[in-house]
Amino acid sequence: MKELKIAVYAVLTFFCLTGTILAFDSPADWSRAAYIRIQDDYVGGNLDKVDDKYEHNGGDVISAAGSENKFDIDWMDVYFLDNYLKVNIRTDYVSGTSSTTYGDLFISTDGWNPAGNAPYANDTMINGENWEYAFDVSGGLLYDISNAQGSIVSSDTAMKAAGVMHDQYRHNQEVLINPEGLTSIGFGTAQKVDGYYSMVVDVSGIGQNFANLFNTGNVGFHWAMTCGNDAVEGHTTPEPATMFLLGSGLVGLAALRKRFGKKS
Ligand SMILES: [Ca+2]
Ligand SMILES: [Ca+2]
Ligand SMILES: [Ca+2]
Ligand SMILES: [Ca+2]
Repeated sequence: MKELKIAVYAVLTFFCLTGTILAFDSPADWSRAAYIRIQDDYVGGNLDKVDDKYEHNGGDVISAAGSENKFDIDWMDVYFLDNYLKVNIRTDYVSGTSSTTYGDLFISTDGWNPAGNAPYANDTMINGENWEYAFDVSGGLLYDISNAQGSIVSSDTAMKAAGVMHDQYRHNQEVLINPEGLTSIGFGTAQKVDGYYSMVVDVSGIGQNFANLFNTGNVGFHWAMTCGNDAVEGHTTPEPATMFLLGSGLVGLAALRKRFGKKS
């Protein structure tokens, strides 16, 4: 009996190990990937208007004077290849700064519509885009949150949980996902690599033509550290070939209108 148990454990361990390896065989070479850079043109609310001395770079970063770089996000590089999504956040931020940690990645697969106009200074977690998916960076798992918007954790909740009592952070930002009761749909990794916080996620579980969504500009992203002292949001943009086709379609339509418009 003991031997049988050991054999069962050995088989289970083997499948767990190989299963994990097979499930997350991300590309080693990203040079063929579709790629877009999203500059951090997003400010987001709510800024702490009690004490404006903590707001820098036009309100984009909240920090003590001279330490903007501890939180500033410069841009987001997004790659897509063979069902894998890679999101590189260009930032000097490191987990552990002032009782904060790396936040989770929020993904929209039906476009990106933030509240208001650039730099979206009034966009919070309760207005603007709804996120259909979230990648939990600490658990390395992707979740469908289309019907679980209540699982989104705000910067306020995250800061209170970390025991931060002061108000010098960006309020009302979506920063984490609470995976309790959710079933994951994919694996991923997250780590700081040089000047980037790099997340790689298997998005095959999303079950849509992600390449098409990516290339037609329909994928939106949101990321921030748990205080939201800087946050970045943006979306993929149509690739030149798509733009060209759209463009020639519009020119064709205009020509038809001109031709048939004269008769009426
Ligand atoms: Ca920034
Ligand atoms: Ca959405
Ligand atoms: Ca929002
Ligand atoms: Ca920002």
